[in-house]
Amino acid sequence: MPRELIFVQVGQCGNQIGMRFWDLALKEHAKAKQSLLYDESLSSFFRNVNSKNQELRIGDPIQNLKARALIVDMEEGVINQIMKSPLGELFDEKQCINDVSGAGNNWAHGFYHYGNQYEKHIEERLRKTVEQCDSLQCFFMTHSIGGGTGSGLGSRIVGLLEDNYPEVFRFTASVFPSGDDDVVTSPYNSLFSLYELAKHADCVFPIDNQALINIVDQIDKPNKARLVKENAHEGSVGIKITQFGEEEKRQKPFDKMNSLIAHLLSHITCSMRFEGALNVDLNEITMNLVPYPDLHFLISSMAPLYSLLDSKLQPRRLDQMFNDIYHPDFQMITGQPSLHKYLAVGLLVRGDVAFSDVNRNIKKLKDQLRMIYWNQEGFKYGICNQPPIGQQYSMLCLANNTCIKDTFQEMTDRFQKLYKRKVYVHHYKQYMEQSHFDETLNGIQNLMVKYQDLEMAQPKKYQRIQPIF
Ligand SMILES: Nc1nc2c(ncn2[C@@H]2O[C@H](COP(=O)(O)OP(=O)(O)OP(=O)(O)O)[C@@H](O)[C@H]2O)c(=O)[nH]1
Ligand SMILES: [Mg+2]
Repeated sequence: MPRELIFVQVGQCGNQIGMRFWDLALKEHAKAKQSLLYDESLSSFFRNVNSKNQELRIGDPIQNLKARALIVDMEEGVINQIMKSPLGELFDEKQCINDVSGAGNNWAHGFYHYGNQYEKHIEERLRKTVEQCDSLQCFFMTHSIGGGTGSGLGSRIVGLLEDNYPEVFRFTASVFPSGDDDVVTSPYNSLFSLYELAKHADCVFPIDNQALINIVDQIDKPNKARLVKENAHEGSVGIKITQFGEEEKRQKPFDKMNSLIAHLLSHITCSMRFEGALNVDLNEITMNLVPYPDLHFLISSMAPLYSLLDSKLQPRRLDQMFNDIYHPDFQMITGQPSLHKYLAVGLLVRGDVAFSDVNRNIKKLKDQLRMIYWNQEGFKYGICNQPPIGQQYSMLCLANNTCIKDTFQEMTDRFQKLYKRKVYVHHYKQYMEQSHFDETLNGIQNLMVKYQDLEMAQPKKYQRIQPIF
């Protein structure tokens, strides 16, 4: 029996990403089956509200399918838009929770004010959605951590999920703000949210808007960024990252950025939706890639990546993809894993790929990656038969790497820059004690120390023996 997954999309960003994902998932299923037939594989993500086994052909209205999802936003605009869109038929009113004015880019407003006000309501809606599942495996939240609703209410919901359904996995795709983010309070919001995610999520896939902007920019600005990695010759590194002009900075290409995130979600969840020679189940991801409970931030990279947005680019060969996937230009988060330590690595391949090819490439990789000494064999790989639309095969790397502490450090620095001057603090004090600022800083610093300790960890025989006197 297939296991189910419930999406929880919170706030503007979370809902935009969620809708991209549903669109892609429907297209993938329609292509895989030649028609959109309600079958077991679809039941992981959708329930059929009419009679069983009713066939829906491509292009047919999809009113028979309802997504297993909860749609939350404290502004009304986004949800209204969703319900009016063609994909609105995937949801009914009972799956939506909204208010009118939003959390005003204030984490505390979302977490405390709306959290307290809507807690019971959210729990009740969750219960109904859970009751429609036979064997629920995972909640998957999409949200940004830079605003007020997705960040504040979103992280509150992760805690609620833990309280109410401790045995069901809590995964999040969490969008981190870029350095030039237009939300001035995003340094506070993102650190508060990060701290909650560290405490209550099972697995977080951080997605850095800056990394996505860099990817889109290399495609959209071919004259400025002359080198597009996927057209570059093999082994070429050192791609120049184009700087946006001031005008361009303000207009983020969210559509394309969200499309990349939708592909990531599709890849993470493909083993639930399609057959595979060696499918990796979601519980295997946490089991293999999370060696300590709070060190559950997985850096994701995908190949192909650029040709997902630009079909004119040459397809990559399989062996090339194994190189690409370990290059920072293919990551959803900026950072340099190769300069740090891998605690564990997951490699999920989609398409008709032979074991021998995967094994050969992993063998090569093992010599190149700096794995922590107690997990030298920490490679988990899986193969799902169904490639993404328009590709022969693709791969996703999920890495638990100590370089994530650098991202946390940057976030902490941004937070401190505001907090040193106590700017905007009074807005938060309307809803919470000021001590929450210090507690959060402390918590994130402890998390960074844990990663740092692992980065420095050596097997006993290499440790310096401390003199007794
Ligand atoms: N990738 C991506 N980022 C987005 C999108 N929309 C907003 N963001 C980013 O998300 C952060 C703002 O969060 P929103 O999701 O707009 O805020 P919200 O959760 O609706 O919260 P409030 O509006 O403050 O109640 C900023 O860092 C934005 O750059 C989107 O569609 N895609
Ligand atoms: Mg909003």
